[in-house]
Amino acid sequence: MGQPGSGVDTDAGTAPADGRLPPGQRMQRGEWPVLHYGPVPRFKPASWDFRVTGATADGEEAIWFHEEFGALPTVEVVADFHCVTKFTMLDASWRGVSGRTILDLAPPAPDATHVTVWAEYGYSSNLRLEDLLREDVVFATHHDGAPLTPEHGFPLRLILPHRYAWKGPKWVRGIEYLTEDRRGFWEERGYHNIGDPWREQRYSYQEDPGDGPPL
Ligand SMILES: Nc1nc2c(c(=O)[nH]1)N[C@H]1C(S)=C(S)[C@@H](COP(=O)(O)O)O[C@H]1N2
Ligand SMILES: [Mo]
Repeated sequence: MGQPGSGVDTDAGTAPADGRLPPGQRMQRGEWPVLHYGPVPRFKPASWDFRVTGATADGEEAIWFHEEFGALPTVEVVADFHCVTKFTMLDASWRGVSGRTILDLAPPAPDATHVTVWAEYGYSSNLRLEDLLREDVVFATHHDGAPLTPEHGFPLRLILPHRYAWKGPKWVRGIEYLTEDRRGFWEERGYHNIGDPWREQRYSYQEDPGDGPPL
């Protein structure tokens, strides 16, 4: 496989889906890699919940326990997956609860502009509220028809196809509505606050004024 910087593009000639590979990315072949910081959390069904906190419309937290979350309406999306370490996986299929459903059921206050997505062990990523409203954004429980495996985020991960994959936490436990943007785990450690793969927004030094809170 052509590694970035090797000067040899061994993927050339295999006609990857035209126009679907963001700049600087290469196609992932074979196994779906596992990539994360820290250990894989153990799922504890009795204490698992999904919480919506922060600037909610009614000022209250919303909580779904595991069974309740599993009863929410689901959608299926087929979407591409772009890791900032340069691999792209095309046409992954996901099933789960759409971002819109969460926002409908537990709406934000009118002055909420951003969201922190929280995961186990304090991993987080920050998004604009409208990021969650896109049709292909899903809190996924299943990949290619099977439940997520523990290392890929079981029981829940956020799939956000229009952003680099670090913006979509595995082992999600909730969202927090924010009235001003606040950097998440990687966004305060040198990664771009927006993280749009099509604009190759990898690192925070590439940010333009207004892309994110001061570092
Ligand atoms: N909780 C958590 N979620 C995470 C990460 C992490 O370190 N912790 N890494 C992100 C990164 S950088 C990528 S590329 C994807 C990798 O998902 P995968 O291991 O299922 O391929 O998970 C994202 N979600
Ligand atoms: Mo990544």
